[in-house]
Amino acid sequence: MTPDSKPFYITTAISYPNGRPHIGHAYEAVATDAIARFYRLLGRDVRFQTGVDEHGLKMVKTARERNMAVGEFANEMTQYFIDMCAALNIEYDRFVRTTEEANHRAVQEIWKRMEARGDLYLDRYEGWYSVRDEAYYDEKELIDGEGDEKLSPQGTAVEWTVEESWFFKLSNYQDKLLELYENHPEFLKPDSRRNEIANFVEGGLRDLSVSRTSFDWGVKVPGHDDHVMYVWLDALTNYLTGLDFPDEEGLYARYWGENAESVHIIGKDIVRFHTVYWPAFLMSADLPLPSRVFGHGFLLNRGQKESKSLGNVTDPVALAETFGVDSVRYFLLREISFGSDGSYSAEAIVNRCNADLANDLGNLAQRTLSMIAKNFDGKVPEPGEPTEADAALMAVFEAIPEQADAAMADFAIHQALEAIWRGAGEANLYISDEQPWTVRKTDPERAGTILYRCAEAVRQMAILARWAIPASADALLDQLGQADEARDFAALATPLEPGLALPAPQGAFPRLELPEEQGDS
Ligand code: ME8
Repeated sequence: MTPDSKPFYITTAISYPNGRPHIGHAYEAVATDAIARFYRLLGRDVRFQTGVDEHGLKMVKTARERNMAVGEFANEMTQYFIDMCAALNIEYDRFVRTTEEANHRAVQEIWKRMEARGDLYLDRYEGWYSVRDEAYYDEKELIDGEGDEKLSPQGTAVEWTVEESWFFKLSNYQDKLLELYENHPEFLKPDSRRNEIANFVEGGLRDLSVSRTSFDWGVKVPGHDDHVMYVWLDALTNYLTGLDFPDEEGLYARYWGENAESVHIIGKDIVRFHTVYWPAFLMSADLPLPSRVFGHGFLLNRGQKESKSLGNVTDPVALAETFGVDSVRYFLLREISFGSDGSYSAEAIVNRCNADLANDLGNLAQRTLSMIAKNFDGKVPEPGEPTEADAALMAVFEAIPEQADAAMADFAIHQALEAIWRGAGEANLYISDEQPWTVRKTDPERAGTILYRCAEAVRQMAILARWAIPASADALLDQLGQADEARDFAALATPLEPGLALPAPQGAFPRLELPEEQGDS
């Protein structure tokens, strides 16, 4: 595994803080954090950004419903997103708030460049707007709701809007966008989402309304103080704000453009904004495009969309308190194939984590370390010449990094974990075949070799899985007496030192149980 020499910039979408974070927000944050950590362990120059999308009519309306000033409401809610990141061990480099002065500056600069290019004009908007989606829809896209009600294609309410508005000449970019999808299939993954977007663009693009006058909670249009910019223009620009744009030196030069790989991880409902509007805005402002956009699937609660009216909204922080942070992280990353929709339930979390964490990895570590403590004076035994079985186990582990790396290159996170967990599976077969607890009585030296190989397997597993379950992997590496510097992928090549004194073993993965009320249902 050799790291790509290009710096790697990875972002989540920025969440609307119009309510507390839900499981979808947690899922995206965990997945993106896992990818960022993977590449950091590989030794790559990584920058990971997340944040909140505070402007727009949705925020104004929700604050009004709560009798709060919108700024105060945004502050209060943003804190929940920061807390969620802390609770899930999300190690970001930058948390952007779109209300930051820096974001206003960046967006106004982009606006000026788009205007200089001749892509902005003042006109009157008459059409359908969904506040829930903060999106404009064409009449032909709408679907029928109850009675003569019209709904957006996402099933959200739309309202007829008539306003003076600035327009962006999106129609100018149809061919360039189609060329982008054609020449750079990696720009938008998974492939099914690219086909959908290409069809949408082929159908023709209408100019986009990019300012509003009916409220003032947003970034002001330069020279036209009565207009605030369309919330998506201001939101998408966050990806550059966090790199200090319009300063084009420093972070921007390092992480944006040809010399870097930049990746937006987002959910499937906002692919259009990231792969039609965003590249068109950037082309207009004559700025480089992101390298890749990945549209992940939606997480469903026992197969159902969460909603306040169904009373099935899950608080991700409470979930982590109930099951443990790494259990929730592992479940989300391993159970759901990244890119597809997935379902979760307490039973599924308990089953997956008990099988893979408590049994496969936890038992392997527990058996190995307690035998070393008891029978080898708590010191890593000296390994003898490898037998065929030893060599086979070593070969399994040697192959894993490449397999995990290849899976990760396609953001097939679940497959990377699957490849890694084959290691635990093989090590468990090895220990039950080799029976160190019996061999110890007749051939203590061989028992030492077996336990050495098992301890080394645990070390490899902990390093290989550290991006997914950082705290538990570190707990295992503590028990193996490993220094902080010996915990990245490069350290896989330096085997455990025989004779190393280990601390008293402790279980790293508690067996999970269903909470009472879940067990009864
Ligand atoms: O869309 N499962 O914010 P948001 C998985 N502010 N992912 C989900 C999900 C679910 N059930 N529900 C939502 C916005 N998401 C904009 C983004 S980016 C410049 C602006 C994902 O709070 C959703 O797809 O509605 C999006 O990627 C993220 O959560 C934030 O959604």
